[in-house]
Amino acid sequence: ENTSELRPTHPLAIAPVVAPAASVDGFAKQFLQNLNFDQGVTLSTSDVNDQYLALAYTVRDYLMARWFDDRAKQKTQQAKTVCYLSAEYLLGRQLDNNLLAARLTDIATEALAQCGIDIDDLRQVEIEPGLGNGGLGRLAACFIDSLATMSVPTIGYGIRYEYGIFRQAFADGQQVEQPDAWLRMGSPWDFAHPEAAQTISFAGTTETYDDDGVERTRWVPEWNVLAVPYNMMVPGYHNGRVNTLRLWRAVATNAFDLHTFNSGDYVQSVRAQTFAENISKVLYPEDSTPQGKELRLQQQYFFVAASIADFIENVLPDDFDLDDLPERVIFQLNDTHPVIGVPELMRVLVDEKKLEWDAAWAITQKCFAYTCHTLLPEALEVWSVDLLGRLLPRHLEIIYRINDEFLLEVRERFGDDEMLIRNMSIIGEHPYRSVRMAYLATVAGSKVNGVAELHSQLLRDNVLKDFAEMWPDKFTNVTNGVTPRRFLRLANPELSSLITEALGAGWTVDLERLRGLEALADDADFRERFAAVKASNKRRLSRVLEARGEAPLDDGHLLDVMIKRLHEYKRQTLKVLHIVSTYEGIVSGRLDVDDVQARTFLFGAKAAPGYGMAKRIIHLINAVGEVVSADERVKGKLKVLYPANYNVTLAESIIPAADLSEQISLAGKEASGTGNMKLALNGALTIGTDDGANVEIRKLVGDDNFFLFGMSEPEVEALWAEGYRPADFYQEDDDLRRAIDLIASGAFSNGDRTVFEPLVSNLLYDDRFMALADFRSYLDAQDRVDAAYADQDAWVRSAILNVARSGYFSSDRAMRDYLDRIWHATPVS
Ligand code: BZD
Repeated sequence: ENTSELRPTHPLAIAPVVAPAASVDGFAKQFLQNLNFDQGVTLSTSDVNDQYLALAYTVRDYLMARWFDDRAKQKTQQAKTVCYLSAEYLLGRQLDNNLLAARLTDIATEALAQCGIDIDDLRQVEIEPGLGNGGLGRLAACFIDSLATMSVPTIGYGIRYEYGIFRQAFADGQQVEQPDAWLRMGSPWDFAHPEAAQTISFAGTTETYDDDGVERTRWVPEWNVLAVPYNMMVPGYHNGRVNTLRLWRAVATNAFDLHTFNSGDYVQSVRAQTFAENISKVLYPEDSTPQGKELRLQQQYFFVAASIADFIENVLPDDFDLDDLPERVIFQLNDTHPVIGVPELMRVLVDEKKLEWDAAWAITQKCFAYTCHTLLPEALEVWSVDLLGRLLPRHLEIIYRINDEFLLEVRERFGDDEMLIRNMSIIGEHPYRSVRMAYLATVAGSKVNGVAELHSQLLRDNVLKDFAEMWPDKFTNVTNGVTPRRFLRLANPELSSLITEALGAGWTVDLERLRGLEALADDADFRERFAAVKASNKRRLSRVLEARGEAPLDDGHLLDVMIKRLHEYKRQTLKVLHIVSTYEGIVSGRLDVDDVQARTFLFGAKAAPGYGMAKRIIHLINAVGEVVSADERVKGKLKVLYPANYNVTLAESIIPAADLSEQISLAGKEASGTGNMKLALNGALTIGTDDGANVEIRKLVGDDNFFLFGMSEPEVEALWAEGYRPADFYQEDDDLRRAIDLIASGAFSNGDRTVFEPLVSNLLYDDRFMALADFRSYLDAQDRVDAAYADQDAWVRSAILNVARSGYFSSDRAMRDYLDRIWHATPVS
């Protein structure tokens, strides 16, 4: 802000901002003031939402002074800033996290009690900002939490979608999507800054012109939209640091055509506004299979261009020498969604700041790094040259030049191997001419990382093999992590207390200290207390489920949990086959019901609205659940629960209660997984394949405390190579055949054999993710689970060891790895 013109004389105007008194009285006073002056109600006329908003404002007030400070320092300090560019932030509820970070939980609870308010009632009304689809978006949220907690200057940049991930409901067992109007009841955690809006351009043409004897290019765009920043506080845990998450909202430059309005054509008069503002209207509910949607490319360019301009104009000092940009910033690309930022920074440096191309390219290459989150070839984003050229003509020219120079380098290194050139080109030719965004990111980035050891290895060996040969040092791994604040301290308060009692409070920021629990695994008294916490968490979950209209949990059941996006490669179908097989075994009398461990199978998953097969799988899970739960013959033994609308809030109730964590993707398909880490950290044992971060979890917790099954990645490759015929597995395995036959018979669809026919034939004749090949091994592993659970003492011991050995999976550790291996930035004191 430009304060040089202001000449304040009032003492308050020049005094530093101070937080309200950190006392129950101070808090209550501030809360009541906010209720009166911000919500415009008295305590007696306020409703629970007024009270929630006033509470949020009060928490903000305590963080404000530090936030001002940290933002001011960003300009003056020479420290390098991490700019995390992500199209998604799956934040979860904010209130508890911010109370905890600011050490206000107890004070606030007591202050509200004095006002006659139960803080729990206020917690319940917060609608979580679901500005992400799944793992990738939640990872971004964990990372910014850790960076704040570690005092690393960071700005998270993204999009303030008006509608986040859809609300899922079920009708007759089938998914129905409803809009997520998360802003409807107010958004107390963000601050709009229309004065800091950026103008973002699209389409048009490019032209060359003579600039004092130098030929330059400029972009003559066709239309603009305003990007208005909304700032959210990202408080560090107990360290006073407050970083910023800056989310952009699209606003029309010309809201309204008054002339057209006056002529009576109301719809036409706001057409431009509707068109422009659609850019930040809704999160693409996609996971892994991008559809070539123009609006999506608009979204990507919109937020990245605004972020780069914002950083250069508003965060850097005014006289900053752009040659030094790499010392001051690293733009971390969260998957390919922000990769259009590469040609954008080049455009800014060359066309606007008039740097030489080579100098600009040297800067750009140092300023970006790229994280890949997938292995599925169909999930690697490409944009048709046609679309990109229409929407961003100057960027396409820049991409072509980057590619030309890159391919020259390839020729110099490897000779005129035309096949290799075609394979490595940023421009693909089939089935249509397109820009391969992962390749652009790899060429431009200073580093490329995968998100677990196996994933990074497979990137080097397969997906980006030629690039890894050309630049071996560019490739690195950073295994994902999760924030222990949200996913242990807040989600599991009873286990947290138990740990703190045993080890002291330091584990919240130094998760490796959980190792101290190893010795306690052999302590019968500790085991008993640990088991009591698990039981209590199950009761809590049961209440949450009942409040949502689900059946409660049964005592004595093993809680078997599969919570993640619905995707064929994750193999929810394999889980269903296990359930159906067990059910069929009991009702046919082949299994003695007394030999079967009582289980509740709990699913949580959304399917992309356009992903037909995933939606059929949801239907099947619900159909099986209904039949199994209603069948007297398995009563008290098997139960299937599938609460709708799985989200971060629900995850926080499920994870602490889980006994068994299902991580059953086909080896080589799940980049990392992070739910696997959250569940292990909360004392669930994993049944899993050798995939993603499961590999590292198993290594750390030990084979005795992990149920491994299924083919390894090389075995998967070998089976593909020899020709995979799923029907052979069906023929050869009686249990598998009976399970599939039961589904095909219409037993779960009121006798209608057509309902699940596409699903059954897909399994029998295609089964891309080899569920049938891993079925027998999976069932055997489940038998080992049953046997292990029968010895409760041993099970609890294993659960404790899972907690004790999961400290590595803290996102704090992941951030240290990024700092050391990729960003070369350091925390500030
Ligand atoms: O990213 C996930 C991977 O599938 C997980 O294995 C991994 O643990 C996490 C974090 O690294 N990927 C996603 O969540 N991807 C998406 O959500 C997504 C969203 C839009 C478009 C494409 C993919």
